[in-house]
Amino acid sequence: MFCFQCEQTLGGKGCVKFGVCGKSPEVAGLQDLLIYVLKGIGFYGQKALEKGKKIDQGTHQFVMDAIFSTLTNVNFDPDRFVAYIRKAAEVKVYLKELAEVAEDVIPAAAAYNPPATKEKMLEDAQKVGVMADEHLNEDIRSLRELLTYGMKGMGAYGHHAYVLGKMDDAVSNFFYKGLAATIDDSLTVDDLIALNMELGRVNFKCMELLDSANTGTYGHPIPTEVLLTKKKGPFIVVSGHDLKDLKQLLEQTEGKGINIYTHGEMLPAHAYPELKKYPHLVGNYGGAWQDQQKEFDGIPGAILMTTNCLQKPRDSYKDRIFTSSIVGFPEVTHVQEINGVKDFTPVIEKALELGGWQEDEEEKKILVGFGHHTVLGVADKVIEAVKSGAIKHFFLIGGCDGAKPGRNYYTEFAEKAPKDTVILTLACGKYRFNKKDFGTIGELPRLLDVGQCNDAYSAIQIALALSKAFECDVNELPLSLILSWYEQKAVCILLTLLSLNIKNIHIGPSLPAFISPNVLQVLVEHFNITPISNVEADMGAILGGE
Ligand code: SF4
Ligand code: SF3
Repeated sequence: MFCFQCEQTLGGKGCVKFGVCGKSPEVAGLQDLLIYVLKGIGFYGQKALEKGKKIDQGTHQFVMDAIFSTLTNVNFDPDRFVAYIRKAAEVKVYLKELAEVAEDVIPAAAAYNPPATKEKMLEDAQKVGVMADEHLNEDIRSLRELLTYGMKGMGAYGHHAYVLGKMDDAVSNFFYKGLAATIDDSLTVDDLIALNMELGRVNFKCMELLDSANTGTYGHPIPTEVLLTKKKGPFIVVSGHDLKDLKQLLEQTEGKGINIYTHGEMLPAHAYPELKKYPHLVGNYGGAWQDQQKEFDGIPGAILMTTNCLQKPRDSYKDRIFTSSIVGFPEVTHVQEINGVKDFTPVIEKALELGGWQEDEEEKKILVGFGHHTVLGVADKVIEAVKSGAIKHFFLIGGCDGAKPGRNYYTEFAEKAPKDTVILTLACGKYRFNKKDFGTIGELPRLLDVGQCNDAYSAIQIALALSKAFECDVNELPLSLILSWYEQKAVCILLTLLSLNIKNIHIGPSLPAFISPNVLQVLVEHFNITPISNVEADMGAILGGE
């Protein structure tokens, strides 16, 4: 196996024997083969689109789901990948017929037909991984992988939008173009840089789509206090990013005496009017994804994983953890979807059987719900505070969390941010500091939780609105982006920020292994991307100029 798609990759170079994330060589091989078949789908899909043909929405949805399934910490179940590969082969036949390609030079990935058995698939997988062509120019490889990982992230956002009924051809069609580009030997480094920027712009559209899907379905998030402590009684912990799964579970547990806790990236759900109206959505449990094995150990309740990040379940809770949607793990019960409805009965029964916590803990709460609607609702106050000097600077400290010690940087940065600065945060990296008291500036809390990584659109909207109010470029605002990355959603968000010409981003805890030195140089030259160093030096450099 060879995989270097996430920040956790072995030695900052690549996982070769077993994934640090727990991905087996078998699953890595099947994911490689699935991506390979998807590239063939891209080739025929793009040809069909060039001829003005329309690809049906079910195919778009399959492509998004399949690419999403290969995102880090989503699915570890070989059988699910075998099923995806088989379906992908069928989809390719459909697109081939639709495209009516007359050319005799067909790329190998498009001409390839996967075998019937898993064993044979694994044999073929040896020939198609990231490093299969050892003579490939490293910058071309780097940019192809950047594009592929960006599409994995966008596949996740596209999936979340389509389950709520929102699709857009500009987004769906890009997957074919992007996938086809990864097997097009005629494309130069410049072509591939341009395509990565295009992906960034398309992903902005995709995140806008997701924002309107979420707020259109569940209302605009409003500032909401969330309980962090345990309550007596049976409970279900819901993790991941899928608000629709949470909604269905809330409906199905109504009146059953079960408390629902959010976990990880589900925390911002408490702020949506159509979700917070359920009194049994009682609070948030635990921290970021990398703490789950410790936090779920022997837990007297059921757990539902709706998306990433899933870690290998310990035996102490393997019988009480469930997966839904794209997530999977061998021997863990998967809740199937039938006609758009998931029957969570097994999860509910497990929660009742386990009985839950025996007593209430002393209450502790935090505040969430500062999406673009809320923050822009008080824009005049914010602008006034900047003009009067009460707010000197904004820091967006956000992104993915992870297990490495270098990530303490983000905690320290938040703690050391001067009292006249406001901290915006999003995604699971916030758990490093979101339970601390940062106080207020006037009526405005200093720490504003914008939401999930899926809500990066909200943060961008806030930045754009501020630049409009101050009649300046975003890069001239007193705003600095201090981002942490881990998986591939962070990749597509970064491409979106760059495509909007947002500069001076500080990124860490380490740089992606798949970015070649030349590609990094381009990013540094054009966008002044800076790897994080130490808090004093970085903060001094940022605030020194003001
Ligand atoms: Fe390694 Fe990350 Fe790939 Fe897992 S997803 S195998 S940790 S690089
Ligand atoms: Fe976290 Fe996995 Fe990325 Fe949605 S839950 S941000 S790492």
